[in-house]
Amino acid sequence: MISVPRLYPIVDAAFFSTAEAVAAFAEELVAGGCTLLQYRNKSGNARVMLEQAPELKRRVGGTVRLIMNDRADLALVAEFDGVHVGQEDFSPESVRGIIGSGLWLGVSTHNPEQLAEADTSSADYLAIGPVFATSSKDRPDPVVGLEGVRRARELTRKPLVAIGGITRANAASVIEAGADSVAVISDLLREPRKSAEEFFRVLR
Ligand code: 3NM
Repeated sequence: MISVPRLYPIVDAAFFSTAEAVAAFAEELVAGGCTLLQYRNKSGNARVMLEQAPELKRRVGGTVRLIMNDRADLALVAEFDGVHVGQEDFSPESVRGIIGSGLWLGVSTHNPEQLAEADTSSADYLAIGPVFATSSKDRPDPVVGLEGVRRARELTRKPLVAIGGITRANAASVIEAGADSVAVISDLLREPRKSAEEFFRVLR
């Protein structure tokens, strides 16, 4: 069983204009104590992803585990440490077939049925969300609330990552509800290092 850190930042390319800016942001997160990062680029522009992902690998790959959103192919090319898939991406087993047993595989779920099904897969960790309202995702699923996190906790023994609208102000309640980790986009954007440090402080 893998061990997931309390804070799981998502570096979303939508908020950055260059590979340099993506990597500089990731370096600040590392300075703030982060050891696991996801790179997310929903534009699907493979050329951009193939600039940004290797730059991330070069700059922070020695100290953090890097997870690629959606794209098993690009995870392998950029030598990332894992892949995270949603409900509309390739199935967990097809991704596992591509990446092999050594890389981490995460699966997003949005309700108890999806979570229970993902629990039977070879995923290393499961995500549940959105816990709270979020503006970082197009067409988010219905909010599951802290009750959704509690329910998810009852349905799996895999590491559980909560996502969606999580901030320094509400993160402790999410962990108390049973999550092992919180995945965050917006509340890290402004001052990544300071914000990460504060997350770790409230999640200790
Ligand atoms: N996935 P923020 S919610 C990428 O419900 C993502 O699976 C979600 O961003 C899910 O921390 C979400 O800014 C957005 O709310 C998270």
